Amino acid sequence: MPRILMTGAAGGIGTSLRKLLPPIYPDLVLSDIKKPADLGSHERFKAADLADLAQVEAICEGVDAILHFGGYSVEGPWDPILQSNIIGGYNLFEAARRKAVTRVIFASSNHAVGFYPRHHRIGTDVTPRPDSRYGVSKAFGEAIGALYADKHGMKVTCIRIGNFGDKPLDHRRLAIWLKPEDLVQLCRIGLEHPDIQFEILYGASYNERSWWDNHRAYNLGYRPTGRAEDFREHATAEQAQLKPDAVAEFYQGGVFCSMDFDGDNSKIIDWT
Ligand code: 15L
Repeated sequence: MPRILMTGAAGGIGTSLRKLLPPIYPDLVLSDIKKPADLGSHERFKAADLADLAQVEAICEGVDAILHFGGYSVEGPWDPILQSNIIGGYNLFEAARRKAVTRVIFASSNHAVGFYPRHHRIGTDVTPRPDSRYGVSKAFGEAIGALYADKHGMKVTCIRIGNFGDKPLDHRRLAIWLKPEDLVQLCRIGLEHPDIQFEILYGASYNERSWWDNHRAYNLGYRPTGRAEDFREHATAEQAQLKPDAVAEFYQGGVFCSMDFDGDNSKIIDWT
């Protein structure tokens, strides 16, 4: 039975996966900078600050694989992103290498490619076009994952997560929604599939409006059960509450693109 370390256990995704993973991976060790408020007596927890290599090494001891959901999860000031996602990302992969962890699943984000227009269907082989400092940190995480896979033989899967939750929240999320159980499927592929060396997969359910080509995930056995269109009415009602935002509505990354935007749309990308 593999021992799995999950970082980010107190975050939104971590809190949900803490309930879904134990039936599949009973030897689960949780970590975050602070203990989750609702930690159960049956759960094993080790605190660590991702920015501190020694602390990260300590939590990797005896671990077979890591689900790395820790770090800063939205756009924000540079310093916390630098500490948690850039330095923290390096520390995670380096600690994993030192402790002979064989597989790492890295929670990347759609914001690594957020400046692709919505009508431009992209695969996982496109050049990163981050839409934020946060998106840059996710592109960095994918790059360092590739380095440790290629140079050290670690089996690395990066999941470019769309929007994780029980239902899609607006029009944009109808294209990028990820049902929790579908994320579990993608984690299982990263943790168990014999052909993994380095992969980037999109973390999206079966969404008819998707702008991502996720055939790599399907080839590896992914069969999502969530269908965004089942929630179309809800998402449309929520969308009606939002203020119009031309830049956000044009690009895949939504408001992460329009935040602080003073660029020139016509120069960003060849949209044809
Ligand atoms: C993300 O990467 C964030 O972690 C999450 O909070 C949402 O903003 C999501 O992307 C999204 O694009 O909806």
